[in-house]
Order: sequence, then C-alpha cells, then structure tokens
Amino acid sequence: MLYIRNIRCILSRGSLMTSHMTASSHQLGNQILALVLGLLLAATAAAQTKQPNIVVFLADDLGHGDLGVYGHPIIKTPNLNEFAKRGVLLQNCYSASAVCSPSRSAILTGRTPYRNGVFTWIPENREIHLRSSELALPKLLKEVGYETCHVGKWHLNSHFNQPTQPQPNDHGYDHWLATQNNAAPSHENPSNFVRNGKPIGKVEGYSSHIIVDEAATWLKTKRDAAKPFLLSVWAHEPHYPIKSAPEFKALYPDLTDDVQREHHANVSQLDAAFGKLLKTLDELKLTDDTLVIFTSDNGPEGDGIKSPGRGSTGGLRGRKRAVYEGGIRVPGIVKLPTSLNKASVAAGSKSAVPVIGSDIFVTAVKLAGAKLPADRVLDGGDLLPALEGKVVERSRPLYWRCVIAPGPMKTAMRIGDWKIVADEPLTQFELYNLKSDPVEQDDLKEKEPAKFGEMQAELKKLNAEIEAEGPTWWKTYQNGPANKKQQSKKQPSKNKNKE
Ligand SMILES: [Ca+2]
Repeated sequence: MLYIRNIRCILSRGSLMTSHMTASSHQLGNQILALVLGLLLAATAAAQTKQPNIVVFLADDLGHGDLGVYGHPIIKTPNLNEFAKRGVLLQNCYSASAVCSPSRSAILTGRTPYRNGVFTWIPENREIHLRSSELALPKLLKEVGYETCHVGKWHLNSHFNQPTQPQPNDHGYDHWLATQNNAAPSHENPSNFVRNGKPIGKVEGYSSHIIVDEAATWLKTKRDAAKPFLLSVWAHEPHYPIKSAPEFKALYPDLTDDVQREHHANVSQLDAAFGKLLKTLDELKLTDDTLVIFTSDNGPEGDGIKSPGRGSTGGLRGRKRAVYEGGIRVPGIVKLPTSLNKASVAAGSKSAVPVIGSDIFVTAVKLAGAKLPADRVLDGGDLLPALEGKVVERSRPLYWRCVIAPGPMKTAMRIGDWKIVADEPLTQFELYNLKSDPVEQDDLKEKEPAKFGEMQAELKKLNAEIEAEGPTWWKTYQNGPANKKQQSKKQPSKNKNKE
C-alpha cells in the first residue's frame, strides 16, 4: 500500500511538471517516469512475494501461567520474557486440544483434531495417526520452495519409524530428528531419537538443547541458504519424566521442595534452549526475515501441588485433559519478520483476541504464498489481525473435545466471550461468559436462555459436522497402548502418564 501511495504521488507530481516542459523534455520526463514506475512496481512485487522463514517452537505441557512474562512468581524465563518485548503476547491463546497429539495435528493441518482423525494422544501399537490424506504444512510449503526441518517430539503416529504409517518425511519434512512420544528415559541423555529414519542411540545432554543444537546444525550446514525454511522445534520439556540440568536447578536456591525445583528448572531449561535458537538466528542474520511462534500443546500436568507436575494455569479452571480453560489455554508469543513491514503491530504489545493452534497452519500457508486447500474445511484462520487486536476470521468457531477429560464434560466451544461446555453425547451443558467469569464458576445457562439456546444449537451442528467428516477411530477407542486383541506381547501396557 505504501508503494502504491508513493506511485500515485509521483504520478500527480509528473503531470504538474509536464505542463512547463518542451516536447523533448516532455518525452524524457515520461521515460524517467516510466522507469521510476517500473522500479517501484518491481519493488512492490518483491515486497509482496517475500517469503519469510517460519519457526514454530512448541513446549510440552507448559501451562498458561508458567512463564515469567505471564506472571509466574518464581519460574525464571529471561529469554521468553525478552522475546515478548520484541513480539506480541497472546492472552487468549489456545491449543486445539487438551492433550499432545491432537494439538500437534491441528498445527500441521489447520483442522480440528476429530476432523483430521488425531482425536486423542497416540499410544503405541494403535491405528490412530496423521493420515497421508491430510495436507500437512511442510508439504504445502515445499511446493512453494521451502526447505523443512522437524526436531523434537513427533507424536503423530503410533507405528513410529515403521513403513505402516506416515513418518515426518512423508508429511513433508526434509530433515528430522524425532521421538515418537516422550524423550526416554527422561530429558537427560535420551536414547530414543531417530534421525531421518535411523535410531541414533543415547545422546549426552538435555532434550531441548539436543534438538536446538540439531536445528542449528541444519540451519548452518544442511539447508539450502537460498531458500526460505520451515523449522518445527517441538520440545519435550516440561512433560514427564522431568529431568533438569544442575545449572538450571541452581537458579532456585530458595526452593526447599526438590520436585518443585526440578519442574521449575525444567521450564528454565526450555527457556534457555529457546534463547539459544534465537541467538543462532541472529548469528545467521535470519532474525529480520523470520516469523517465530512460541506456544504449548496443552495445559500443565498433575495437580500442581504434590505430583511432579508443578505447572500453573495462572488461576484458570482445570488442567491438562480438561476442556475448561486451564487445559487448553496456553502461552503464545509471536514475532513477525521485520521484513513484513507491519508497522501496525507494536513490539511488546499484548492481544486478548482468541487464537488457536490451527491458526498457525493458515497463517504460515498465507505468509509463504502457498495455496490453502480448497477441498476441505479449515477450522483455523489467519492470526495476523489478532496481533493488531482485531478479530480473527475463521470458518468455524473454536472447538475442543477430549475423550479423557476428567468428569463428564469433554466438549467445548467458544464464540466471542461465550463458552459452552458439554458432555460427549451433548446432553449436559454449562454456559460461561469468559469476560465476566474467566474462571468458569458461574453457569449462566438458566440466566441467559436465549444465548444458551443459540450456543447449544451451534455446538450440536458443529459437532455433527466434525463427527461426519473424520475417521471413526474414536468410536471404538480405549485409553492405553492397545486393547487385548490389538496388543502385541512386545508392547506392555505402561500407559500411565504417557500422554
Ligand atoms: Ca503435551
């Protein structure tokens, strides 16, 4: 727009000048004008076709209240706090699910999990996986010239590194270093990473730093520097089993509870890995051309008091697995590439506009200049307007469903400030106004019958549409690695805390 305004300005100046010129100077003036116009149009085209690099950094089980910049009173996250000063902090950022795999599937497809098939966390030896029929983000970006890399937790198939289900490369990643689910035996010296199909055995160090080092090596030596890139960094921290390096535990000398120290240090460990990645982008002079998104896949694990999970929802109701806000509202910080020249997005600002994981897909596809799939429903929208405090346009309301949510309420939908919560058969309901009641304590379905009727009808319609489109794996679902018929002798049923 700026270029177009400048062109108009020069055109009007040009017509004024010509009235005082001779024929030859008139001709010369027109030639100069044509040249200037040509240059400006070329610059406009270049500005419009500039493809930014895209980094999606995902934490695992990091709660809405777990970062210093979101108000945690103890946990030290200096790198993310600093990053928020240069980007936009999202106060109503949602994961697309209350557990791991579904949230990840929505980031890569722009589609809500029951629609794309990955309706719950993926145990080993089961049929649930991200199918090849879904058009994953790296695949679409490769079509417009991107190089692609995934490092960290994958958790989008059950037959990891086997030919029976698609692997990261089948979904479009050129280079990958991944685990099926958690780093094992813990974040410390993990031994279950696979690089491009080859297990690499035990690696010395801590998981988030191992994957950021891999990303740095790929950025520096493996990728084609002439091409834009998509880099997915999906850390394992602070998911169980938690292990933190001594240098991060030393940041909390006043904590007398070792379990709390281990957890809080784990978030600082993650923060340091994120800082290391930003430093690498700086060193390679990529910062100005790179969109960086930091978020989490679901709310905090455990009870926050006695369990190893000492994460915080920031006072919101429910935790991981719940469709109440504490299970699904997560940190979200976005920094646009400065080359995008979005003067209307202020560094260090905050936005309360609701956004969700599936928005990342739509935003990235549009910024890359790739084509949004037109043959399927996309639940996500372009989140760029949210960075300016404007509503995100999306074709479907925000929606969640979690089969392993505690208690009967496992479905939720948000439109504006209103949120309806329901059981799976859609026979029990609660209605909340998140603006006046952010902790979901005051059920308004009887006080607001008109709004309740409207939300109930919309939820039933949306739920039926999603169920009709997605595969029916959820209909025969049993929590755990596999039911007795499906389970092989080599796959013990150690499902506790795996999701
Ligand atoms: Ca998770």
